[in-house]
Amino acid sequence: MPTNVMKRTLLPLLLTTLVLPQIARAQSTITAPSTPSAEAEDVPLKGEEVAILTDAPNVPPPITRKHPTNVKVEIEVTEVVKRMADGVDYTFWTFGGSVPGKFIRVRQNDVVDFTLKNHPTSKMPHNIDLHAVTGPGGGAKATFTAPGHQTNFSFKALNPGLFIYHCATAPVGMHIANGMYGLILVEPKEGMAKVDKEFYVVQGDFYTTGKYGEAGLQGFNMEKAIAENPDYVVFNGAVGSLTGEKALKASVGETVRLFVGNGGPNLVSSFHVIGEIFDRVYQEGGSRYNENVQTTLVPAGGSTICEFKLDTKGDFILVDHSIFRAFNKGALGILNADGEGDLLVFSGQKKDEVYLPEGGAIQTIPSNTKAAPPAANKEERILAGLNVYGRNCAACHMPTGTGVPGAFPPLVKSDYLNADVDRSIGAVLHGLQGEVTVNGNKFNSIMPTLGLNDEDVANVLTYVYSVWDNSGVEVKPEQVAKVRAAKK
Ligand code: HEC
Ligand SMILES: [Cu+2]
Repeated sequence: MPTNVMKRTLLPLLLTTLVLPQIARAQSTITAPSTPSAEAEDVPLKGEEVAILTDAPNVPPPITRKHPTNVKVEIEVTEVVKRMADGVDYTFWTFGGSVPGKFIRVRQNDVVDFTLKNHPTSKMPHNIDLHAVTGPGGGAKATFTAPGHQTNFSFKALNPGLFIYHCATAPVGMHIANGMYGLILVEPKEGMAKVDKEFYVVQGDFYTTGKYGEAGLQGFNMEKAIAENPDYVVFNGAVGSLTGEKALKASVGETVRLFVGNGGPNLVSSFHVIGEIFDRVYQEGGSRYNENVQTTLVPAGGSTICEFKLDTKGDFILVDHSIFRAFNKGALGILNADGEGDLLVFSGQKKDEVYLPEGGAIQTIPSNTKAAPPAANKEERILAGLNVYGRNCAACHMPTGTGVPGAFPPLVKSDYLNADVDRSIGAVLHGLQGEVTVNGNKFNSIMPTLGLNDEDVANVLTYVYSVWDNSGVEVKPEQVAKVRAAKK
């Protein structure tokens, strides 16, 4: 055979049989399989175990099993008052008592038997949408759970990765804004590289009735949430959850892996550790990694895995590099590395700023929200009220005022609404909780304080009274001001 013919026939053959698989294999040692699927071959499912669940910043131990199994996961939803910042409390809705919710760690191809319990003292129904689930709603519909109930479903963890889970009960934004999110890690069947320390960090944005630092029990502010203008942006559910005594701790020479999530509900995080460079980032919590990264984006409802070795001692500061959030809204944590090392010329001044109780954090920024021009007559009031209704009430009471049976009372032909105008004004001004009976049906839930001004309250109520077979009264801002003054 002439050499040129041989080249033409054998060379491609050689390439495909010998060289290409080599390349492919070499690549697969660098990157995990790119498209894992249900077909991903694995040993058969065997046995049964109960998942170890942890609260942040702790992570359950790595999975050493070499086979998939049936894993039982049980999470209890509770609505609890906890610290948001010094002197500031908030009613968090939680998966397991804290924000973020319990960390769940399973292996690819595990079959997860999931039970969601909603504590009898809860005011709201809740459910869970796990982004690790392949199936409608990520389990949301299957787990819709009234207070004092528990529901169960199962799913197979087909895709490896780090996934957010969150509540998806209407109004979804409000449930997430109150802290209903956490992370589930599905380890690839090959397992993960060993590291010395693993931590669990989730960012979230919070919208309170008062501004940043305003003392007392703060309510949820729907208007600020819709405007995506949070008072707090924090790691692990509170200002200072990762500073001082609660700073993350590791030693020089150790490798660290951060499982980072972003519950949102609104903001995207520019996650950064001041003084460190991530050796590896599994961007968006997927199977591939990038190397030598300074700042990585963590989408709302997404995650990332950051790995790095500690080469020197000192405080390394976790921030959302949208930097006002770090220094003025709380998105700041500390990883302290002890031991010997080249002492970095590290921003001591920055650290001082962090520890100063008033370190520029409590500021009064003049509000520039212009009040809408007052309505001149009832027609204008109704029109303006329709707008306020759409932005503030429709999520719960529904655009047509029908409400949601068992959760949100109707405003259509509501005997409760029509019986007492001042009482209705009070409900919109201060929120409402405890048992109420509307058109013969009992509700025992919570309407949050919405932070509306007198004009908006007058307009929205005039609108509600004028439609849906209600009494048709006009509510004037002066009447709202009187109820506000009387604290009714
Ligand atoms: C986050 C959900 C939510 C939002 C937003 C909300 N409400 Fe409510 N509302 C409720 C719940 C829940 C109750 C019943 C509270 C209870 O059980 O004590 C209620 C009760 C009421 C009542 C008394 C009962 C009735 O049906 O007549 C009125 C009036 C009312 N809301 C008006 C409004 C108006 C007007 C707005 C907008 C400005 C609004 N609500 C926004 C959840 C909400
Ligand atoms: Cu919920």
